[in-house]
Amino acid sequence: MKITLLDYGAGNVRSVRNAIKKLGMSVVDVRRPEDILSAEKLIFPGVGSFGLVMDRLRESGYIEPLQRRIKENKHFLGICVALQALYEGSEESPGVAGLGILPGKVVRFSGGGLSVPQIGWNGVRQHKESPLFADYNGEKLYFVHSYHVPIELKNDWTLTSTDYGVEFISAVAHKNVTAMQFHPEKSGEVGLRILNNYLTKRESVEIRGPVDSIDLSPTRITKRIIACLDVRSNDNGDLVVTKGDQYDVRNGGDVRNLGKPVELAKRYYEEGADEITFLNITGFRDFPMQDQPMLDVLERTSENVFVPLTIGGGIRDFTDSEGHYYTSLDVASAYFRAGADKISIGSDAVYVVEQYLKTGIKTGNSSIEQISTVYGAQAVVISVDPRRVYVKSAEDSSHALIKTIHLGPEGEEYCWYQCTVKGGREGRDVDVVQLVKGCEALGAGEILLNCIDKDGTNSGFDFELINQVKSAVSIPVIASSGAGSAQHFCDVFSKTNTDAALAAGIFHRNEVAIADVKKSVAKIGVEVRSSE
Ligand code: 1PR
Repeated sequence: MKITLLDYGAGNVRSVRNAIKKLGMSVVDVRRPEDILSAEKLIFPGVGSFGLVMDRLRESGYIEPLQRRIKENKHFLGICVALQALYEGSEESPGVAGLGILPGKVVRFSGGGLSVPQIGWNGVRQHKESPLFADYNGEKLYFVHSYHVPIELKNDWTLTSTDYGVEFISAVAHKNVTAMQFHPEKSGEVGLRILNNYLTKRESVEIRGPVDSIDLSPTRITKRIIACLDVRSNDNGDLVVTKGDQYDVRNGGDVRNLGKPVELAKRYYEEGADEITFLNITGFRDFPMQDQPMLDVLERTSENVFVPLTIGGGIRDFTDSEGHYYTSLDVASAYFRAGADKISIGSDAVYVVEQYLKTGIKTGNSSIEQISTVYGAQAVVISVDPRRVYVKSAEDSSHALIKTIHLGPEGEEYCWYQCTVKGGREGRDVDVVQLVKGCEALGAGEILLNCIDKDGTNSGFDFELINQVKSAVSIPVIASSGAGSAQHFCDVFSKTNTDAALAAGIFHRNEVAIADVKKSVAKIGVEVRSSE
């Protein structure tokens, strides 16, 4: 059977394509407005801002056929912003009309110490039955969004709701029409089952009426456990997963080789990693558009990995030896097309913030602004590579100091975290608080917080750094560097308010299994997604 995909070219829908292929179906694209009406089963994965989605639909002449298709009750599955597009409008893009199938407006999450966007695995509360949820058993699903449909808009279309500071509508369904805020294509095996139910049920997908009793217990977002693969070419030119010791990846002169990127990523998916991150660690000097193996790694990984994939390394403007100029947006787009769900910016974010601190002007031209405008804030992660700088007294630096319990080599009680570029090779006059605040202001959606002092030491995460950054921003923070045991994850979740924790070495060397980390963390009452 052929599934028709409404891909209006605004972002990464490769994950949806891969999921459909994995389920044994082929995909055809909507090419003309008529295709929307003639498709047997249509999937509309919403990517980008509400305004961008509606503009693209309008430019392509898709609005009227979509409204008709839904009113005529033809099979329709909307994902993420496609759910929001069913309403009349959104706070995200004032003045832009939605499809207006459902009454009311989409609003932004705010307040109450919430990290916004909501990024991670949350539950759903079923308000009625649906064949799409026929074999659903309360598992967590992957959400990534800053705007939501308020529960006050509840009506007989409301299929599920979810809690994130407030209760919001996380799926709607009416006869053959279903739309969901979460991403089934990124929700592991359970998401694939939901998608498969939509794809395979040939008969009318009738909603079978209210569930006997609605489960009123709150749904809770999980803390995420992320596996990170630092990738580079070794001296023989093979692309390998490597691992540094305070960013030094050579051992006895050779680049450490801890495995093959595609195979290792697949293993982590199967072992229950909530996300997988690739860092192309020599990206600052090897331009990714010429370093095709990394794109190939992403393409092959995304065929079998159905949790979010982040890729970093080399995202910046670049002119190649033939004088061809690429913008950072071109580089990011190549990564998204190859299967990335999020990109991460390292060195360039520091240069961008240096400029922003000097002028206070948002030019709209920086890598962060350009990529976030097109793909949404939630797709832009900033990878920070800070190093501790000790000072004797609080007056000795204008940077954001902390009084540390880990005294410096000469007994110093104060330190600040200096941002570095080029994989820690060069320190800049920017502290971590300036960096993360600047990036958030420019439109970044998440912080991947490494720590050079802790990287590869197996001595635990740097809580002082994590707490300093968490209190500076409201976007989610991923704590990274130093994990040496399952207990270290328990510590980072109990001593900081981090949204996720990432590790590399212990997973690569099979010292601790992801499932064991999750068991330990669950034991102390922290919500995690159970390993499938
Ligand atoms: O500057 O945009 O080209 O991006 C380059 C990216 O490569 C940055 O995200 C930077 O963090 C990363 N990178 C560059 N050099 C290294 C290196 O190790 N020599 N890796 C490097 C950063 C840190 C984490 C690591 C954690 C957990 N590695 O990715 O996985 O510290 O490790 P652990 O659990 O073993 O302690 P650009």
